[in-house]
Amino acid sequence: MRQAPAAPAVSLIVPVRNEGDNVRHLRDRVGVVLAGIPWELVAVDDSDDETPRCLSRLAAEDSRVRPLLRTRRGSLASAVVAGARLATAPVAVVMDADLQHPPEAVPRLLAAMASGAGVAVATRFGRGATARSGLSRTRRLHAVLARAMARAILHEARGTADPLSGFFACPRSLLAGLGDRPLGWKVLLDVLVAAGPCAVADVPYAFAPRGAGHSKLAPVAQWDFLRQLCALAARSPASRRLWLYGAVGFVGLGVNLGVYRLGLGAGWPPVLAGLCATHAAMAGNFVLHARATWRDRGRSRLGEALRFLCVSEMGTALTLGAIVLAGRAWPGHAMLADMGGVGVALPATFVANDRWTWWRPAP
Ligand SMILES: Nc1nc2c(ncn2[C@@H]2O[C@H](COP(=O)(O)OP(=O)(O)O)[C@@H](O)[C@H]2O)c(=O)[nH]1
Ligand SMILES: [Mg+2]
Repeated sequence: MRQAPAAPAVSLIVPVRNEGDNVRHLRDRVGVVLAGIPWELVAVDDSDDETPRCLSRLAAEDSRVRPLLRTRRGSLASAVVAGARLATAPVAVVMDADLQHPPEAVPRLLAAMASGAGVAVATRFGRGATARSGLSRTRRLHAVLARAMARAILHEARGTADPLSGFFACPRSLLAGLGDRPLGWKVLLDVLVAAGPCAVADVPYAFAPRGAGHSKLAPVAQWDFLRQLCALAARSPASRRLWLYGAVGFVGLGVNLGVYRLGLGAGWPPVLAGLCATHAAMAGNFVLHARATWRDRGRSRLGEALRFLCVSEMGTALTLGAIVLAGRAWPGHAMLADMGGVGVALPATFVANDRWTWWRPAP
């Protein structure tokens, strides 16, 4: 009696658009590097050339290749999610069909997952990696800028050297669960936000030149990318916090200036007006931070208020200290000194409020 094939331990999810026989070469190389591990290759196809026929032929020869030929073309990210829903293994590896992602790196991704990573990212940047042969100079510049932007806006993008990689491993259920939201071009960003706080492992590799065919990256993808970053930052508590902190600080500045002017107008001495303005802004900031910035962490209001007061006074002391020091080093540049002081105090107070005022240990 013929034995049933073992259930796959890993599902390779491969989005395909007009890749001709690239998937066949991919299957051949995967067969070699994953010898001994039961795997399946789910190819989600949105092609408008002869690629679906190539895929059907390949699937007829090798039952581990499972094509999903979509009649209505969707986005690249929706292809990945559709593939994850069709796949069956507990771990998914997402990779391109064009051979830019060498299958030889897959065992290292799987090893990282087996040793406890929540997401394992194959990285084109960082120690031991290279993107030189696979990216033109313009594409490399784009990639570096986009990576810097992603890291600036999105907290979760800072956990890996290559948050825009299209080559990564994660639990299949995580990918399959992404489908109910609008997705951007860079599905790894969605995965990192959905995974929440978890260990992210980097696996460096050499990004290869394309096999046959050409890139489908359209200029409109850049705009989609920016929209995706903003939408994810709004959804991610950690990223949202930093932006809200800045926004509340801005409102506080307005309150400070308004009360100061009112005080001076009422004939108060400037020191008294300044003192009232600072504390009115502090009180306003506390209410806004408690209701917005750290809303998810709120517990005892009095304790939070006292700690917030301490941190704010520390911020004021830091600002004044920086003003005095900068005043001595560069006399005559008072505005610059003040800006330097605020530049030091803002990140310091954010960290202190996050780690102390509204600190809550992980459950
Ligand atoms: N299913 C599907 N796959 C796509 C689509 N656009 C691109 N792909 C595939 O996604 C992978 C990455 O696309 P590619 O054009 O190589 O982008 P690049 O590597 O950024 O230049 C390749 O395997 C493409 O065949 C699409 O609209 N639908
Ligand atoms: Mg490519």
